[in-house]
Parts: sequence; structure tokens; C-alpha cells
Amino acid sequence: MSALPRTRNSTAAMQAADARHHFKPFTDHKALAAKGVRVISSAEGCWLTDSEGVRLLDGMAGLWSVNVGYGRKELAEIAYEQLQELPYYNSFFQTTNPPVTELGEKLAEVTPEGIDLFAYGNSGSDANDTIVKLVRYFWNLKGKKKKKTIISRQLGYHGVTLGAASLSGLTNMHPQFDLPLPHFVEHVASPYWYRDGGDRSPEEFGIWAARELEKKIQDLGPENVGAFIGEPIQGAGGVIIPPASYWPEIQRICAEYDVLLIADEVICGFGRTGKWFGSDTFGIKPDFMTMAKGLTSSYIPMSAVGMGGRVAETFRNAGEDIAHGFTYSGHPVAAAVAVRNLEIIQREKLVERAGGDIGAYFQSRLRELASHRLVGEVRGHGLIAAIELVEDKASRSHFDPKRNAGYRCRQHSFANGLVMRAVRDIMVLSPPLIISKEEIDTMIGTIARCLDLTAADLGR
Ligand code: PXG
Repeated sequence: MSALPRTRNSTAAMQAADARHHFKPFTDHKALAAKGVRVISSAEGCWLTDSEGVRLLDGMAGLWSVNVGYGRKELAEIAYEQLQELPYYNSFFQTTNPPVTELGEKLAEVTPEGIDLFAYGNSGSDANDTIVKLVRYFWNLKGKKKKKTIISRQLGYHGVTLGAASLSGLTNMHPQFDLPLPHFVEHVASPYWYRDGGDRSPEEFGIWAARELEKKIQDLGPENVGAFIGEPIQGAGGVIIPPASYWPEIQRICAEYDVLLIADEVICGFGRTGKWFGSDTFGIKPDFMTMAKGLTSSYIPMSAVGMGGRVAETFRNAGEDIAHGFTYSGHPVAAAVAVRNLEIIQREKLVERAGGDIGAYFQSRLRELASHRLVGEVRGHGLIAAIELVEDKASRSHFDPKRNAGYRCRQHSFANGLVMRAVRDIMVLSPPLIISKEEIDTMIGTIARCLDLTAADLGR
């Protein structure tokens, strides 16, 4: 292994330094310090290696995001070349840079028809905050100054900044920080058929869930509602796949009440669902699209807000400075990496892979696990999937959360060489789009073993 200065310390020394100095995301610092953090030190393809030399198959592509897999030399090289040519310049004062002009053209090519204006940032969270501001600005320009409330969904995840965390519908994200912000957002039901469908068919339930939005718009008054935001498939909420009836009905409702439609494509974008975007998979025609993660396959931070139709035209013709933008908006190194990343996705037909052979193989092999006594439902699309653990299959009842079924399964998974995440008792998977059939077989074997170990822990 290379002896880079930054990895020369022993695992114990890095764990001590991390425990002392690193305020980490979504972490119980006290508990982790007692246990010792795992240090991931290198990666190649779909495989991670930790500081003790242990190899793990990355069933999560980092955080739903390393779409082209690890170890792409050409992404490192393009970053290196761009760092030498122009490491940075801002795009504030009537300037731009070559890579970001290329990126705009590329994004206009791959995003759904009509989306052709892009604002750049550094994370999915800041992209959603940008959209919140632009929704307000749009309606101000239109003279509809009350049209400001944004409707979002329970179990939605839109990020952690003040605006994005307010939009998020995972309730553990609010009380510690006095969120959601007041007079800002309203949450409605998500199309979670397996948990909430009851006796209804998926199609009936999809219509019901969409009409919860309509009811909310009517309650609030359409003159007060600026936008609806949703992930085409809710990722961090537990890979909730909407029934086919859901998005067309949402689209109808947004059009009928003149409510802007925001598709948060941070997870679904760039091939994950088997098409370029979740909006393509579900036939959504958004006014705004949030993109991050797969935009650069996470090799470097970058986000983009896509805009189309009347929204883009309104901003193009605003006739005044629009007072928004970051130091790093359109960063040339990030843009160069994004362009090359999109070229790789196109050249290697990774979207077609997720939507074709490999996606189908992944989904069908996962469904073999549906007969396991702990598994209530296996669901997914392309290369995103969930395995929902239940105590009782017939009633779909979950284990008492204190029994930590999902967490146990996740721990077994790590111990057996697979990174799989637990969302409550839902095991979620989102591997790199380059995953092979052999790696999928390895993954399925490990998951089967972990389900058995978890069942044994729980006395099932
Ligand atoms: N929108 C969606 C749909 C996301 O999934 C964000 C916005 C925010 O992106 P940033 O770049 O600000 O993190 C996300 C991020 C998890 C997990 O536990 C998911 C995300 C981030 C962290 C953890 O599954 N998604």
C-alpha cells in the first residue's frame, strides 16, 4: 500500500484523533468514542479497504452516490489538470470558466426535456435552500407574494441546512434544532404502500396519497402554496417506491393549483433508477430539479439546481441582479470532474446497465430473499432497493424498536464484509452502477447469512 503521509498513523491514533476533534454527522459521539470509529482508507471499484486492511463490498456506493465506482484515474487526472490550468475563479462578476460552460451543455442534454438552466452549489442541502429562495423570488416576480408555503412529505430527506432540514420529513431531524422554521413548510403523507396501504391496492393507495397533497393545498388555500417537493423514490426515508398512479396525479394537482413541482433527484439522479433521472422513470415534469451526489459520483463536492420552462424564462428575463450565489458556485475543478463523470456514465452505458440486465439481475436476486422469515417486503427499481424486516409477515408488524432489528442486521453485514445501511428496520442498498453479477451474488449470499444471524439474535 502507498505510504501517504495522511494515512501513516496507526488505526488507534486515528481513532483517538477523530474522537477528540471530529464533530461527525448524525453520530452519538460518546458511544462511538467508547467503541472506536472505523477508518476507511482506500477503495477500488465496488470495494472499500479499512485501515486494518479489511475489505468491504460497498452496497451503498458511499452514500448512494459513487455511481461510477471508486478508483477512476481519469477523474483524478482531469482534476489535476484543471487544478493546474485554473484552480479557481468565481462566477460572480460577469465571468465564467470553460468547464462550467461544458457542464451546462451536458446537463441540458441528459436532464428531462425543458430543463436547461443550472445554478451550482456544493451539496444537496444548499441546492434545496437555493430552490426555496428561488420559489419565493419566482412568485414575488409574478406578483403573487403570498404563494410561499412549500409542501413536503413525511419521511422525505432534503438535507440538513435550515431550509432543507425544515423540508425534510424525518422527525428526528427537527426537535434538537427547533425546526421546522415557522410558516415555511407543511408535510403530507408519503406513498408508503407496504406500511400504510391497508386493504387498498397500490394503485388506489397512490391516488389517495397524492390527494393528500390536494387536500393540503385546499386547506391552506392555493394562493398560499408556492411549491411541492418530493424525491421520485424516497431514499433515506427507506426506499419508498411510489405506486404507478402516484406521480401522474401529483403532476395533475400541481398544474391545477399552479403549484411549482420540485423533484429532488439527489439520490435518484444519474442512473440510479434505471433512467437518467427518477423524473424519467416516473414521467415527472419538474419546474426545479435538485442534483448532487451522482453529479460528480462524489469524487468532489458539487450540486446543481436544474430549472426549466416558465421558471427559467422568468429568471433569464428578470432584468435585475439576482442576489444569490456561493464563492464556489460553478467551481472549475468540480465542473471538470462532473463533465468527465457524465462522459463515463454515457460511454460505459451505466444508465442502460441499471435499467437493463444488471438492474434486473439485482432486483430478481434480491427478491429470492422475500421468503426469509424476517422479510416482509423486497422492493426496488434499477440499482436501488430495500428489504423491510418485520416481526410478523401477515400483519406486517415491525419489531419493537428497542430490539434494534435493523441495526443488528447492519452490524452483521459489516462484520461479514458488506456495507448495507439500516433505515429503522429497513435494509437499504444502492451499489455503484458498475457492480458485476458476481459481486451481486456475493452480496446476496452475505445478506442471507446476516438475515439468519439477525433472526437468531431475535429468537426467531
Ligand atoms: N436530497 C436528498 C434526496 C438526499 O438524499 C440531500 C438532499 C442532501 O444532500 P447533502 O449533499 O447536503 O448531504 C440528500 C442527502 C442517509 C443519508 O442516511 C442520505 C443523505 C445524506 C446523508 C445520509 O441515507 N442524502
